[in-house]
Amino acid sequence: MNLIATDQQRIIIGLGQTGLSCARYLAAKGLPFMLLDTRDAPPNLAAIRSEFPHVELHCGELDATLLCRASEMILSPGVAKDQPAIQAAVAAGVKLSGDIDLFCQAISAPIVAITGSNAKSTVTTLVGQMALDAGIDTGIGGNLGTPVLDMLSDGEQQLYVLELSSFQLETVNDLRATAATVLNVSPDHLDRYDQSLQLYYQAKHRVFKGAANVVINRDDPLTSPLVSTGVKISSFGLGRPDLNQFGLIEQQGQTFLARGLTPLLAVSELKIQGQHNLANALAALALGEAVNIPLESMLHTLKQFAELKHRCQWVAEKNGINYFNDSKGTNVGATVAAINGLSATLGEGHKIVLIAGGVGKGADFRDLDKPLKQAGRALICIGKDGALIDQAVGCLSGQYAASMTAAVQQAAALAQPGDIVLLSPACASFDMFSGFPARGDAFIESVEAL
Ligand code: UMA
Ligand code: ADP
Repeated sequence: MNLIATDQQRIIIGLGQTGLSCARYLAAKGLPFMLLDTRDAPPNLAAIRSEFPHVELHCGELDATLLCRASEMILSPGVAKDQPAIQAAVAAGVKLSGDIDLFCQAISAPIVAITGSNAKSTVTTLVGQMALDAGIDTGIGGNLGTPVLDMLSDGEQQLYVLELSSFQLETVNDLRATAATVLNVSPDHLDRYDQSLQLYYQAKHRVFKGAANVVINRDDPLTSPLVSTGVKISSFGLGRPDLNQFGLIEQQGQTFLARGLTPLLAVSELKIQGQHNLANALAALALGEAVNIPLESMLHTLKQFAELKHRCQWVAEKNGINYFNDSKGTNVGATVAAINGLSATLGEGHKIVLIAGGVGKGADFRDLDKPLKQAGRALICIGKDGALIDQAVGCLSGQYAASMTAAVQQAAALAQPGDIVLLSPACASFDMFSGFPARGDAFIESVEAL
């Protein structure tokens, strides 16, 4: 085995959106690279071959000898770094990085870096919108959908707001965000982290590497960085805030978003609903403040901002039953937040019929029992791991449905006027759908067809 890495060769691992963006970026800079994908026939292979005809391309099982020919491995988020061939190359001195590092090296504009188990997309979109509304040229991307390097094709912006997944953060060496946050931590992706919440947590906390300002969630101690010397810390939470913190205060029978003792905006003026979204609004204010977005402008944006599609999205009312699409509820923490958030809006005696299931990613579903005991009318189980949810939820006996249409029909038959039917699967969707948007769209179509 040749363990001596050549000096300048980079190897891009993964031919998905991220790998492609890295290849285009390096090619535009005239830098040499190889391409590799662990699948025998990755999607878009023909298109990639024709775009990069002279680039060495390998498909199939990872080979340490091949990896050791590179000086740097640029790893896609879908590929776990703990595989033996990658670890052997690291041990042999090959640098491990990812698209986020390449991006950070390329820009000098400030970055707002947002991670967390839930609410990343909502808070990233909201902070991005606040910046745009304040007249700041802003790039908004990352795990949200646009690979970060693709944002450079229009030239450097004044600010970047990045949604970062734990997968992307695994390879981050030097982020140096102007403002960084872990919004919340609850178990997710434990199949990737060997069932270890600690490993998942450690990946998330890489978002703080070199950060100038850190925003923590006072209601979730796992969001505080362990080492914070020299870093400016601000915070959000649903309790009463101290000076310079963001939180909620009660005044004259109304609840206000507040900074210290100063009420900023009545909660009744927001379009987004539910306690979890108040936390999201406060997080966005704290992050926006850290990159100097004017407060008045941020409050204006907050009043206009509506829930993103597939996140506790109201779909329709049929026969007095309200239908909500929370297809993006892909882990237990998200589904608990959706049940609690929506049950607070129910009238006396009304309940939630939950549709859940899919690819469980090794999760423990027992935390669904408590909110369902309080607010659940019925549980409809779908997908590969629907039965695991049924077994974990003792308070309700789950019914099984083979398709989304059947699930919605069964839910409609079990719900009573005044109830809510909620699709919040606590699982990924890939057993039945191409992704959470297709799953949410199937739910919407099935509701419309009732
Ligand atoms: N794959 C292989 N072998 C490879 C490369 C990929 O089997 O060599 C598989 C992966 O296991 C995965 C799929 O191919 O199932 C896609 O992996 P990828 O790394 O090529 O993914 P990209 O197309 O580059 O998309 C990634 C993010 N996907 C993942 O992290 C799995 C996208 O987040 C993100 O929008 C995009 O980069 C741009 O930054 C999606 C996602 O599901 C929405 N993220 C997870 C989540 O939000 O829970 C983390
Ligand atoms: P992410 O990008 O982290 O998946 P999203 O903003 O897309 O986050 O929201 C995903 C789901 O997480 C929502 O559909 C909702 O069920 C739940 N959620 C939203 N905000 C919060 C929060 N502050 N705490 C817990 N769960 C939340």
